Amino acid sequence: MACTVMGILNVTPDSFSDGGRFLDPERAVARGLEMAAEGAQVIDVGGESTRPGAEPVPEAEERRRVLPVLRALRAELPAGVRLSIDTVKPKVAEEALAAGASLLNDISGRLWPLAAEAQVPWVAMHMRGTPQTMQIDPVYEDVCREVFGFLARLAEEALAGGVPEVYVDPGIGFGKTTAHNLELLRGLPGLVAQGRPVLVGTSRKRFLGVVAPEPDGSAPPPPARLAASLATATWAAACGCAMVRVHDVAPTVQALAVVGSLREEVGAA
Ligand code: HH2
Repeated sequence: MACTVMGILNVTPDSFSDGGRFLDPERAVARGLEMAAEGAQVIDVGGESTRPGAEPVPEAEERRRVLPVLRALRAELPAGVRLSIDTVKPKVAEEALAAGASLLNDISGRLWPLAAEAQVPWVAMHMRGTPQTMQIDPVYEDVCREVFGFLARLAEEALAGGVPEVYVDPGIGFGKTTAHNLELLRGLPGLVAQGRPVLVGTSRKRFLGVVAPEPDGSAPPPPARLAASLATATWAAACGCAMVRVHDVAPTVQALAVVGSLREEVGAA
């Protein structure tokens, strides 16, 4: 199966990479349509940053940010392009699903009953702690065994509870050091082998600036991490992942077309 692209649409003032660029609803809708035209099959709309240390957003404010954008995009997007809601708040999730979202991307790992109720796919992501606490000295004995085991149990629970489809996501950067992120990416074939569709989000994340610094040793700012982001998206696709969550849709679609052709050639499923 080809790896598909989920385009990131952060309707926030403070996201780590594109904060403030799409807080205006008209701009957000235009960006969503642009990503769809570039080949994104899912547009993931979020109204609360989850970067380490981010301040929680009140429910009313999050609803005010995402609901008009979802409604406008649902009216204008081609039917084949899915809208996803990136939230951890049950009420925001419910209203977003009513406003046209048909995938629930929930970094808390808790909202699957709502996906069961609405009969939409759900993303089960691994996170250690909360965005406020997750980067305080995360420790694992065996990060792949612990994260993949957690995801297998969570997916089982959600499927048994009536969720029609569960994507599993190792939660790159959510309570993980650079070494943990790299180990999880190296271990992706093991997660794919569990048989559930795998979603991976590495786009522009901080560890890429550590792994691939500027020649002077400094970390490139998030928008300058495109090549590093493409390397990880390409890696994820080559490992058999089902979806990558990215800011830079057009170059990712181009890179994945090549990986898809190569995988067909070698007879991968
Ligand atoms: N990463 C972010 C947000 N949501 N959802 C899933 N399923 N997987 C991820 O890796 C993931 C996610 C963080 O990235 P971003 O949305 O670009 O930044 P911010 O949280 O600052 O808005």
